[in-house]
Amino acid sequence: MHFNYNRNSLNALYAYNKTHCPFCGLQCAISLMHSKDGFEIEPRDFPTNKGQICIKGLNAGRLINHPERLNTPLIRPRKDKALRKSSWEEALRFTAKSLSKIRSRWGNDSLFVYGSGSLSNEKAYLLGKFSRVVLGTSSIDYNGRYCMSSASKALEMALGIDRGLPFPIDSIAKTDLLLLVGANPLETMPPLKSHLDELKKKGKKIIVVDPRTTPTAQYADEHLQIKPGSDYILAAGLLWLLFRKNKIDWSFIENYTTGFEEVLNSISSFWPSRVEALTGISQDRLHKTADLFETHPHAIILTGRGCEQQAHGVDNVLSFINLSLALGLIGKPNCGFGTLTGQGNGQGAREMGLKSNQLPGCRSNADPNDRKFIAALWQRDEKELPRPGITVTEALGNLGKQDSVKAMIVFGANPLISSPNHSRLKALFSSLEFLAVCDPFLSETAAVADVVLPSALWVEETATVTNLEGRVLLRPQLLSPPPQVKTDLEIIRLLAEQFGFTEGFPSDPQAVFEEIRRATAGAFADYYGITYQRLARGEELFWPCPSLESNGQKELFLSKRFPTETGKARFHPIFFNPLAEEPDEEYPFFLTTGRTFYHYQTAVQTRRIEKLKEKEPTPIVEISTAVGQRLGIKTGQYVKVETRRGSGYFKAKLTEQGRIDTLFIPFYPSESAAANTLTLSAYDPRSYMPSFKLCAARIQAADDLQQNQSINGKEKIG
Ligand SMILES: Nc1nc2c(c(=O)[nH]1)N[C@H]1C(S)=C(S)[C@@H](COP(=O)(O)OP(=O)(O)OC[C@H]3O[C@@H](n4cnc5c(=O)[nH]c(N)nc54)[C@H](O)[C@@H]3O)O[C@H]1N2
Ligand SMILES: Nc1nc2c(c(=O)[nH]1)N[C@H]1C(S)=C(S)[C@@H](COP(=O)(O)OP(=O)(O)OC[C@H]3O[C@@H](n4cnc5c(=O)[nH]c(N)nc54)[C@H](O)[C@@H]3O)O[C@H]1N2
Ligand code: SF4
Ligand SMILES: [Mo]
Repeated sequence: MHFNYNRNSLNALYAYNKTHCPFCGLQCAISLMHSKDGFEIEPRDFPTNKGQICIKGLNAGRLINHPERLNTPLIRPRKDKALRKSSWEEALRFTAKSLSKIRSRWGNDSLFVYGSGSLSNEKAYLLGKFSRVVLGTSSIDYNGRYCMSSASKALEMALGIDRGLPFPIDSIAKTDLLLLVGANPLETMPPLKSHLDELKKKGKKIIVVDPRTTPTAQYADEHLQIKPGSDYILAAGLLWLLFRKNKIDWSFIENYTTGFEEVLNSISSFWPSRVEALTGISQDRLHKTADLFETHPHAIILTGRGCEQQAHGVDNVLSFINLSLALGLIGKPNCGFGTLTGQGNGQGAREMGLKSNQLPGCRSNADPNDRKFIAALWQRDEKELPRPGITVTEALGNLGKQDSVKAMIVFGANPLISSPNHSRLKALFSSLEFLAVCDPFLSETAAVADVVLPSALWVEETATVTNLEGRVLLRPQLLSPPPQVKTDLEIIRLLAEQFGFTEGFPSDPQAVFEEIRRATAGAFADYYGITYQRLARGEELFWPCPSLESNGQKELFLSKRFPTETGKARFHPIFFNPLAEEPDEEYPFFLTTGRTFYHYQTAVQTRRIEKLKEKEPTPIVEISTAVGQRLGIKTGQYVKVETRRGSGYFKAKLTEQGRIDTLFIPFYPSESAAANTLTLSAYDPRSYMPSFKLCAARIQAADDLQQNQSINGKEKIG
């Protein structure tokens, strides 16, 4: 199916102008319209966005003819030279030669491939296949490591399957009580508010657990202003109380779960006064919250990055899953546990083989049958298929060491800015012998690369993505890419050809999807029953979808059978853990990081959209008014924020109801500062998730903006 139109062909565009937003996991439905100023976007009605749109999606059309779009490959033939324009042939040849040289000196696993939840299913699949078949490397991961990995791990451990929401999004409006833990959807998924509005209109309750008084916390009925890093204790404390009140679902626990005894033992010391001391939530509020669960037996618990991006993020999620299981919420209609997947294809990309331990369909790289199945499909010897390798956290954490990765290929991420402990990383990044970045724009990571390959935008290629509900969507090509720009699939195909692989790497998205269907048939994330034709007809399709007659599973656990060895869900004991870094006399504040309304991720794209940049030109540091007054800091004034890793100057934003011990900074950079200069390298040993949401910091009013060293690595293109 091709919708290959001239970039300025108005009529054709009007005929086929329906797609979805390029950004977050909500995948709001949109129409692309031609206007005298370029392209406009209008929202369409769709189950996730209900005709709404956020300001980022509304302005995404500004990217299409943006003057800063990369329109030719760039290469840096020598490390001491600037990037310069090159032909595709030269850039591809240089890439293949450099990778081959490094591989023969250091071995296959020295080549690290880094993918992204911004990549479509087709791209994620083909990139995973390219890494394993062409490069033969086990070193592959994706930016979801920094995003969803704690939730993924906990879901696999407890429920046997990693689907963010096991129910469709409209279940949210049908429940009685919604507990949002460390999520701020009013800023991060604004159209989700229409679902919350419905819930509120019916008189149902919303509780938000967040150290900050976010717009979502203000909107909620109850706000538990938790001490950062203590979510697992709160969940354990609530379970302790509900157990004492005998309000747990014994029949569900006995019939459908294992391990509850161990949980009871592990949480026996989480009595209310201790939980109050550890979480900052008063005993009164704890009782009140437990009462709400008692009086509202239909409840949904959703986690976001706030509790997941911690050095004990897996425990945080497991502890809330324990609570959900003990209350018998999982498997009951309009009830349950879920996590809000953040990126546009955060769900799909993690199923297509971008994790080093997973093959397409969430098949295991260590399982002999899965290995045989995929090796046969890829026409390889099973022995040649790489085994599980390292995560991005380890790959970047080990840079500079003897056995570290030596080359990196990045598709759809900006790791120099999105990884923790930036100053350390920046110093070590130059130890990479070769770095290639494929991106529509010159991100900070691209700016320090040896090769930059310009890739197409979402409206310039056909693709499928899987949204936060596990719903698969078709985003048709509406425009042709600019002349010297190629799609990621074309780039992967051309790179494969450089290594002599002339077959097995089609650049036609539908051909890749057909292979995905076969690769995932019979697996957990089964896409076999999904076709481009069905999606183009507007059929509602969710994975797993094992046959052409099936519409897939909108609800995963209604049968109360779980894809674990015993068929039962698994409780996990929860123990007290010290924090990754405690505030102390020298660094007395908790620093947490995350997102604001106007910018997406490291804002490579949204910083280039004038309307968004005007609204929020530079990252702020949120400080409680009480602290601001004490330190003589006013809103709008620059403040020096410092941790043991580094410092930066951010504009102060004082908030009335902030916790006095907590600061917040969004993680997109300015010319002079970035949140990840401050964050620390500690990570969860089970998920390899860095502690993005917690470290210790101090602040000081700055009279003038003293320029910190440039973090951007910006340089002129020769
Ligand atoms: N505007 C905008 N929207 C986006 C994105 C974006 O960059 N910008 N990115 C998308 C992506 S990839 C993602 S992953 C999602 C993320 O969406 P969210 O998870 O909603 O966003 P965050 O701001 O990362 O974190 C949510 C909240 O966690 C709180 N928090 C910090 N520490 C703790 C803690 O210890 N416990 C608890 N309970 N809460 C804590 C923060 O105060 C913050 O308000 O957003 C998606 N949507
Ligand atoms: N301190 C701190 N750090 C964080 C977080 C935090 O809350 N605090 N959040 C973490 C989270 S949740 C996430 S998801 C990560 C995100 O971290 P990254 O993925 O590293 O950052 P992005 O800004 O999303 O980078 C995406 C890049 O891909 C490009 N791109 C977009 N679509 C495509 C495509 O289809 N093909 C290609 N080739 N390129 C494309 C964009 O132009 C952009 O340059 O950051 C993590 N880092
Ligand atoms: S909420 Fe997410 S998907 Fe919807 S318009 Fe905004 S960024 Fe795009
Ligand atoms: Mo994310």
